[in-house]
Order: sequence, then C-alpha cells, then structure tokens
Amino acid sequence: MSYEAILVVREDAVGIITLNRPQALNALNSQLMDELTAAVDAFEADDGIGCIIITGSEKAFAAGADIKEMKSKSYMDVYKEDFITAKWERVTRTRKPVIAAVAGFALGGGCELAMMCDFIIAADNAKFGQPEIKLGVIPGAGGTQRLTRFVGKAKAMDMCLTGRMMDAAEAERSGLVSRVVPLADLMTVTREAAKSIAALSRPAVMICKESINRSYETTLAEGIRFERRVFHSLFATEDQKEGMSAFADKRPAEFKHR
Ligand code: CO8
Repeated sequence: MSYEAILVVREDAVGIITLNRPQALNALNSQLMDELTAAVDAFEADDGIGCIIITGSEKAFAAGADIKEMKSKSYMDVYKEDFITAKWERVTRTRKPVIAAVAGFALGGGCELAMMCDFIIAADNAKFGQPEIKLGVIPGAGGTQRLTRFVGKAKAMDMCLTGRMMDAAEAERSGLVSRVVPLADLMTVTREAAKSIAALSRPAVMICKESINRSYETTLAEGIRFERRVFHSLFATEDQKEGMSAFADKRPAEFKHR
C-alpha cells in the first residue's frame, strides 16, 4: 500500500511510522488514521518486525484530531460511524510493543494516540494537552480515562478542565512519559529501545506487554494470578532455556523466537 499522510520505514526488526501532515501539525484526519491502521496491521502481520515506533515531526507529534474535518459533523454522523473509535483503537490491539516518540505538540487526539502506545519517550520540547474543552467538547479517545490512570485525578482534571499544556518535565514527573531526552537524541534513543526489545524473545515480550495491560483491567489478585500462569507458560519455550543457559554460561543469549 502507498501512503500519503504517513511515512513507513522498516529498519531491520523495527517498524517506524511517521505521521506526516506538516501543513496541519499532523492533525489526525480520516485518511491519516486509515493509513496508520493499515501500517500497524502490516507490521503486526510481518513476522520479521519485533517492535513498532510511532512518531511525528520535531514541531508536532500530532496537534489533535483534524478540527476542520470534524467541525460540521452532526450527532447522527458521529454516532453512526462510532466516530472514530474503531480506527483509533487499532494501536491498542497491537500485540507487539509500540513506542511513541513524541516531540512538540501532542494535543487532544495526539496525546490520546501517544497514550495508546505502550510507552512514551518524549523530547524535551514535547507538550501534552487535552484542549478539547476549549472546543466545546471533551476528549473522545481515552483522554479522560487513560490520562487519569497515568497521572492521577488531580492532574487529569486540571488538564482536561483547563485545557492547559504539560511540558515534558511535568509529564515525566507525573508518570505520563517514561523518559525525556534532548530533541536531537529522540529518534536515536527510541530506535535503541525498539531494537533492544526486538532482539528479545518475542513470546516473552508479548506476554509481558499483555500482563502489564491486564493490570488496568482486573483486580490485583486476578492480575497476579494471570501473571503467574503466563510466567509458568514461558518455561515451555526454547527461549527460556536459551536465556537462562546463556546467563549461566556468561554469553549473550541467542533467542530463537524473535
Ligand atoms: N486540526 C486541524 N488543523 C490544525 C490542527 C487541528 N487539530 N492543529 C493545527 N492545525 C493547523 C492550523 O489550522 C494551521 O493551518 P493553516 O496554516 O492552514 O491555518 C496549521 O495547522 C498550523 O497551526 P497554527 O498556525 O495554529 O500553529 P501555532 O504554532 O500557532 O499553534 C497549536 C500550534 C497551539 C498546536 C495550535 O495549532 C492549536 O491550538 N491546534 C489545535 C489543538 C487542539 O485543539 N487539538 C484538539 C483537537 S480535538 C481532538 O483531538 C479530539 C479528539 C477526539 C477523538 C475522537 C475519537 C472518538
């Protein structure tokens, strides 16, 4: 498939998707979201890919859903097409890890898209926000839900009710992003993280991701039980034998399933 609103590159076992509507600060329109869904589908189906990166430009990861495309929609339009949830949620259904590399604005749907990824590495110029309230609406793709789980009620209320932006340092302090790096290093650091994940045992990586996500959906007791069972299941893999033998032999592990 050829893409216009995104750039798609494959670097060994890492798939990189770059949002590419510079004229609109990467505002997320339906074409971009269709292409993003197709690119994620393709990387998920590609057995040679072990980790996916979603990024934008130095100025904007994404400044939100495309307001110009959205502004004349009626209630029946958004209700009937279940705007725009199905497309947006593709990233959350990915079984392989997805890292968001965020520089510049990550606002509204852009912040929500970043939060759908497994973790966010932010450049020091990143700015996160849920400004939808200023447009007479509210976040519609997880902003009131994921943001609250990540940064807690006080900050989520502050962000969603005032629409103010959070800089990278505050986002790191609040638990929204895993690391902040200088803008010039963003893609190098993110590539290194993605490559290191892609070099690990794929079943262990996918099960680890599934187990962490389970913690958002179930009780602690059920989550611990799930973790223990899937931990046990990894002892059925050749990669567990290889990983532990390599440690004992003081040599790097050569995982078979990656
Ligand atoms: N949609 C459409 N176009 C946009 C958007 C956007 N979200 N953001 C920026 N643009 C366009 C501007 O209109 C402008 O275009 P033009 O040159 O043709 O006028 C161009 O990008 C550059 O933008 P600015 O001139 O405004 O650049 P500044 O550096 O002055 O300002 C800002 C940057 C602060 C980011 C500013 O552009 C801004 O406030 N943008 C809107 C941010 C916003 O409100 N985002 C939330 C959108 S609503 C949303 O995301 C809801 C998601 C719900 C998902 C629903 C799923 C179910």
